[in-house]
Amino acid sequence: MELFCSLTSPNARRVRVLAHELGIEDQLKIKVVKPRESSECLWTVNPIGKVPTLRLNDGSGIFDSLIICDYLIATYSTDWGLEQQTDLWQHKTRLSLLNQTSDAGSQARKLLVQEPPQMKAADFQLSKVHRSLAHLETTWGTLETELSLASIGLACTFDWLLDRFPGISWADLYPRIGRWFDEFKTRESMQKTQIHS
Ligand SMILES: N[C@@H](CCC(=O)N[C@@H](CS)C(=O)NCC(=O)O)C(=O)O
Repeated sequence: MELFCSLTSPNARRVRVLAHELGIEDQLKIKVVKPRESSECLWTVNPIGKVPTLRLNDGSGIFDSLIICDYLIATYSTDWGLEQQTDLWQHKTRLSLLNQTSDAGSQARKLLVQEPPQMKAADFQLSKVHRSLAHLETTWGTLETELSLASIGLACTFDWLLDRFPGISWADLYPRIGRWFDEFKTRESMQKTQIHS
């Protein structure tokens, strides 16, 4: 299997972290691509041209990151990460929320690097990120004890926010997530997939 990805993308990192947690990282060949540059090898597997995209050994493609994670779990360790999920729909909604949180963060960054920076629109996107983290901080009862796609998703998103928005004191604003992340980031899966330069 080959994973087309950008090493800094939080969506791609969640797949790489999961592969480590499942113990299948050796089976995942990493191919770094720049999705915004011409990339025929990516487009033939994923016509939309986004990363992460997984190319299976038979040449077919699987995307987006949540579907890739579902595929890896279904193939290598059915029911992994579901032990603590008493409400499957809340769990799936949390996964989607985390995906959309990094999308909003990404949008904010793109707006901020425009000439002139689109401050109002960027603030609007960042307000989504803040509301999402505040929601997770107060409603995620099993955060500290859970190892799941959702906790991997939060760790990858939070680390990306720390890296990309260093001027915001994320851990002070969301102290429970900050404390949890300090512990979670020491996992081998997180260490081996570091995004910081
Ligand atoms: N929801 C998708 C998001 C994928 C995504 O937006 N990837 C970005 C990089 S982080 C990308 O490929 N952008 C290139 C483009 O939009 O053409 C997922 O979770 O995989």
